[in-house]
Amino acid sequence: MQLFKVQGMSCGHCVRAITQAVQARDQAAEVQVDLAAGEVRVASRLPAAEVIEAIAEEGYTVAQMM
Ligand SMILES: [Cu+2]
Repeated sequence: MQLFKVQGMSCGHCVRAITQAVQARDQAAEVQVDLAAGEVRVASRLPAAEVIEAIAEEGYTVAQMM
């Protein structure tokens, strides 16, 4: 499980965009988005750097938390 701080998420569209961006790189990835906290949890085989890249490509500012 990886935890990321993501800035700029505001609605269901953002949730879908981020989920699909990560799952495009790992179909089996599990993505949980907490809009209120600005956090994204990802369970996947992807290295954190690749998750960050996928989310950043959607236009969000992202950093790994831990
Ligand atoms: Cu949105």
